[in-house]
Amino acid sequence: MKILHTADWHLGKRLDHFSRFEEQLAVMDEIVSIANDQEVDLVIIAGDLFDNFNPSTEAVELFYKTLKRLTNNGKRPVIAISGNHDSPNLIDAPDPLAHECGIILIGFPYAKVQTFSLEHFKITKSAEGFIELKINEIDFPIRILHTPYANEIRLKQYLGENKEDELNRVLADHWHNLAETYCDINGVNLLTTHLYMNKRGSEILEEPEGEKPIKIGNADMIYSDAIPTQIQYTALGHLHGFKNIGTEEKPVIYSSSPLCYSFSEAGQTKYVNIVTLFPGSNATFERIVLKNGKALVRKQFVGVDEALLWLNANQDILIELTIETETFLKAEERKALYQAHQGIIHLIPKVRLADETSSHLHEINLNQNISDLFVDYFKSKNGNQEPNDDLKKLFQEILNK
Ligand SMILES: [Mn+2]
Repeated sequence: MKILHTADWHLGKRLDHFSRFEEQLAVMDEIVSIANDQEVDLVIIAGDLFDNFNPSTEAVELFYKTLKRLTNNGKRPVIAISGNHDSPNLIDAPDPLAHECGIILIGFPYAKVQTFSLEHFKITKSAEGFIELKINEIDFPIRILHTPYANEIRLKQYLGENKEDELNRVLADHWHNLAETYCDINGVNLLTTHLYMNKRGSEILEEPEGEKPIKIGNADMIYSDAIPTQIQYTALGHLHGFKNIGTEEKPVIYSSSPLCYSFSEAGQTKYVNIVTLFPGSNATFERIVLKNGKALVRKQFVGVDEALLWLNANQDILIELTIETETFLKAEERKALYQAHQGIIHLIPKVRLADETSSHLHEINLNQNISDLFVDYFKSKNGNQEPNDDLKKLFQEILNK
């Protein structure tokens, strides 16, 4: 059987002031096409479906429409779990209606999905954190351990003083019990979860920008040795770059987000992962590149002219632009830059420091008038750069008030 694994859609997410919705529309379409071309039997979306707890109506509409298209008219089960960015209640809410279309939405860890039966597949077993699926065209059962983002609050379970150790223990026990009860070599066995998971003893994996709160007190690092041996493939969400933290034989994979969502992801290629599974043998996978997102680029130039030349030649990207200059950027220079390119997200002026040593030796002449003192102060703070006339005028205005 074939599975399409994707995660971290973050529908509704913006890059500062810049809307990513057009790109999200295009990349959702791309994922649907890949699912169809690859003839996958099941789709798993491993959390951070939306970017926040109150997504816009356009983001919600895109989400439901995409899930429905992914089901291929009810023939293909689609499973989506919530991540730390999602409201578990919001994800759960339409679940009974979603079942009619072949969509399974899971908001909380320990959720027990209602069993149901459609023309092309059915849920044959369900327990807290577990379902078994039977798809007509596949002659073995598919077991899925499902754990949406889990912390003390979402587990509704006090984790005591040593939260990280306890969370690791709780999840390892939970998964172990499920695997012992339901998973054998007569079916395929999967885990999907949205956690900050890593291999014990390996180097720290950087979380995406804006994910820092998940790490408070380091309570949420889960180690991959908690995954039961029966599990053939683990579909992770949370980190935005593609990464296998398991082995070739037992992949434990972050499929990556479909778009570069912050400049810390500049230059990353984005993928969905296509996994092939049979009972009792190793999973194999092939990642497929997603092409519908704009590239994020960090670029530095000396002087405005050089920057303008490059911007004109590189239009279809989003850029964090640093300009190194002798003087401050003038209003007309800023205007020229923004007019040359629609995708400037950040413009960082960097004034080259003039002769630094001389300013250290500079003595302040306190007998000057206040305007000259301001000029002296400004120069001492800005690499000997004179304030321009606008700034001097503004200072006078303040004085006069
Ligand atoms: Mn996340």
